[in-house]
Amino acid sequence: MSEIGPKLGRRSLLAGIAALGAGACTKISESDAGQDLIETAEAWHRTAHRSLASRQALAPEYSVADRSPTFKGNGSVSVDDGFYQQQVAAGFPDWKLEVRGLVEKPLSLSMADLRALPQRVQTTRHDCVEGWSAIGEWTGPQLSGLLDAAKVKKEANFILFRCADTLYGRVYYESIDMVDAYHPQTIIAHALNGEPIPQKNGAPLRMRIERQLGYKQAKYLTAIEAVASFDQVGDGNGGFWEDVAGYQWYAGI
Ligand SMILES: Nc1nc2c(c(=O)[nH]1)N[C@H]1C(S)=C(S)[C@@H](COP(=O)(O)O)O[C@H]1N2
Ligand SMILES: [Mo]
Repeated sequence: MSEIGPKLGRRSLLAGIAALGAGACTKISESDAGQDLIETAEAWHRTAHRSLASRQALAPEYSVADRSPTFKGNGSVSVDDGFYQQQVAAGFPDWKLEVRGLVEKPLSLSMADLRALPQRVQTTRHDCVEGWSAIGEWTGPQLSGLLDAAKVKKEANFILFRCADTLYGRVYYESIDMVDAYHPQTIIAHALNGEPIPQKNGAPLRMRIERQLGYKQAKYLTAIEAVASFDQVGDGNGGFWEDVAGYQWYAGI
C-alpha cells in the first residue's frame, strides 16, 4: 500500500475516482496540458483500483497441524478491574459488546448473541512488530455482519475498537477503515484453538484483522464505534501504539 497514504480510506478513494468523471473532460482535453492531466488521472485511477483490489485479498490460512503450541500474551495480559475479574471467573455471563456511534440501530450483544451469529473459523499467523509470530485458529462472527445489522451511516469512515484494559496508564484502542472493516477475515473472535480466548490473549473478545500487524488486533473488546474521523480520540493518531510510539496507523501485511 505504498502508493496510497496511510489515512486515505475507501471513501476518499471513491470520491477521487468519482471526481475523474467524464463530464469535466470535454474542454480540457482540447489542450495538451489537458491531455496530460487526463492521462495522469487515468494512471492514478488504475493504481488506486489495483491497490483497492489487493487490499481485498485474503491473508494466508493454515491447517490445524500448523498451530503454534503456545500463543504468547503480549502487551496487556489482563484487565485491572473488579467487574472484569468477576466476569472472567464466571465465564463472562454479563459481558456486553456495544455497536454504536454513526449507526442507525445501536446494538448491545451478549456472548451468547455473538456465538449465535454465523461464525468464521480461520487459522492465521499473528505478526508482532517486536519480532515474533504465532499461528492460531480463531472463531467468531464477521464484523461486516454486525455493521450491516447496526446499519452504519454514510458519514462513517472508520471503525474504532474500545478496549477494557489500560497500558502505561492509557486506555488501549484501535481503528481501521471501511475496507478492512468489511474484509471477510475481519472477525470478532471469542475462541482460540477451539476454546474460549485465554485471559492473556484478550478474553472474552478480541479483533482479528488478518491483513494487519499485531498491534491492530484489539483485545478485551468492549465496543465497536463507527466514526467519521478519529482526530478527537486519544491523541488523534487512531490507536494506542500510534499515539504512544508513532507506529503506522495502516499496518498492512
Ligand atoms: N487491548 C489490547 N489489545 C492489544 C494489546 C494490548 O496491550 N491491549 N497489544 C497488542 C499487541 S502489540 C499485540 S502483538 C497483540 C498481542 O496479542 P496476544 O496477547 O494474543 O499475543 O495484541 C494487540 N492488542
Ligand atoms: Mo505487537
